[in-house]
Amino acid sequence: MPKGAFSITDTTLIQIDQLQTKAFVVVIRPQGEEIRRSQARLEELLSLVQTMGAEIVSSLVIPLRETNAATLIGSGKVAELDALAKEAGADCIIFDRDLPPRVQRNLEQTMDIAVIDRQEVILQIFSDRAATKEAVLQVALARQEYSLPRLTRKWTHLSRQRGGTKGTRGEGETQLEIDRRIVLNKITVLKDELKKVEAQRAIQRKSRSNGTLPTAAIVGYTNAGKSSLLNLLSKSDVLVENKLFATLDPTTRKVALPRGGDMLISDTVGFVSDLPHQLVDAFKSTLEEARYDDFIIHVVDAAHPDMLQCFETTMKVLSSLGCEGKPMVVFINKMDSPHNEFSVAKILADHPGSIAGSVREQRGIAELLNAMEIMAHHSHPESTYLFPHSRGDLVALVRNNGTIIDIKYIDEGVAVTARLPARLLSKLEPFARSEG
Ligand SMILES: Nc1nc2c(ncn2[C@@H]2O[C@H](COP(=O)(O)OP(=O)(O)O)[C@@H](O)[C@H]2O)c(=O)[nH]1
Ligand SMILES: [Mg+2]
Repeated sequence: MPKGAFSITDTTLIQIDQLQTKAFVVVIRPQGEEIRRSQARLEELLSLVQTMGAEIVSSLVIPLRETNAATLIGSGKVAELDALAKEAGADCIIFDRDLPPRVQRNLEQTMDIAVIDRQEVILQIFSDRAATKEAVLQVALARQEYSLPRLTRKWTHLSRQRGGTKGTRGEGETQLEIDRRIVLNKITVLKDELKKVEAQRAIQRKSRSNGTLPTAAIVGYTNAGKSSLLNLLSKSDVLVENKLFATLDPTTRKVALPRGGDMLISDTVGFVSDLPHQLVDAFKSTLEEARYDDFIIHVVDAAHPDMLQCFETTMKVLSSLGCEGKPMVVFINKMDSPHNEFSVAKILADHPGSIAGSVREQRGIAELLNAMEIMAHHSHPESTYLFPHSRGDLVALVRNNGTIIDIKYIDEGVAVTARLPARLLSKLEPFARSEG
């Protein structure tokens, strides 16, 4: 699987082999919780596990009257779960909540299978998707902090690293103490590096385009339908795309606009409910790329019980990332099964230009594409220039930064009609011709 441009090897967590992991997914349903809410959590987790790249072999909702301090679900249910997971051929069990290190260890030892909690899934997704140096460091730091109280887990890869490490064993120091020291050192190093990067603020983007086409980012909660929407818009399956655009960010697709011309759309890491606070910075860094896009497509899940809250959270985080004022089109998805029509009406009223539709039923897609085209044309307006024959450099500039619609070599010079990023317009203004 493609990794972020900067990868930091990490030996203290399970390397979730994304193509081979067979996951058994478990959702705990506390007494009194509405089944609809447990269902929403299950769907969110399934979406996260899929994003992580694991295969889901089965899933289970476990009703729980009270939590057990040692194993969360109690020994009877552990035995049942163990049998079900083995029958399904799973090689790991994924829980929908954060497990205390001791509980995780107990479960792994009892069932002899890797037990992964929600936080670890999110960490894995973030680390696959981190594209800036800052994001990579932040995720690596969060991973080390996660692993620190879990060094005695059965399924860590620490043992591989043993012996070859810098830390030589001090007098009376146990292996666990050595491991702790190694992780603590890494944490210190990562924090130092982060400080440096933050000071420079040199954001190095993974190249997502050659800069000539308009770009947009799809943002929104996990399970809102972002990836489905991108697939529909680009009308192509993932494998074909990955081959065609091997040089692009693997989550970026080319989308054809209704009246001709293309643009690039990137899928972002989805928001997740109850994001562990240790991961907030890492999440924001992975989302920061959206700042460099021409506009944002905000996908909202109309079937979600807390749609409005999700919407507001997304808006707040985007503005804290400096995306305030960036053009945005809101797409309210899953209108084939909306949870609350009033919430939908509220967003439509508060945010003119929002589109209610359904990826599944292909509703609202033409409208969305039209809105996207208007935004793309706004950021890359069409203009006509007449360059003197001596200014081949300017023709090259247009060629390298925009899309040429028409070019004619006439007596007076070179007449070029092109779509160019707005930033170049003032430079070329002296050569602009009013009519095409
Ligand atoms: N009912 C309904 N389900 C949808 C629609 N669009 C996507 N889904 C489903 O929602 C789930 C999450 O979709 P996905 O694209 O993976 O969401 P992402 O996490 O935002 O990328 C999948 O099971 C989709 O089949 C829709 O318009 N209506
Ligand atoms: Mg997705």
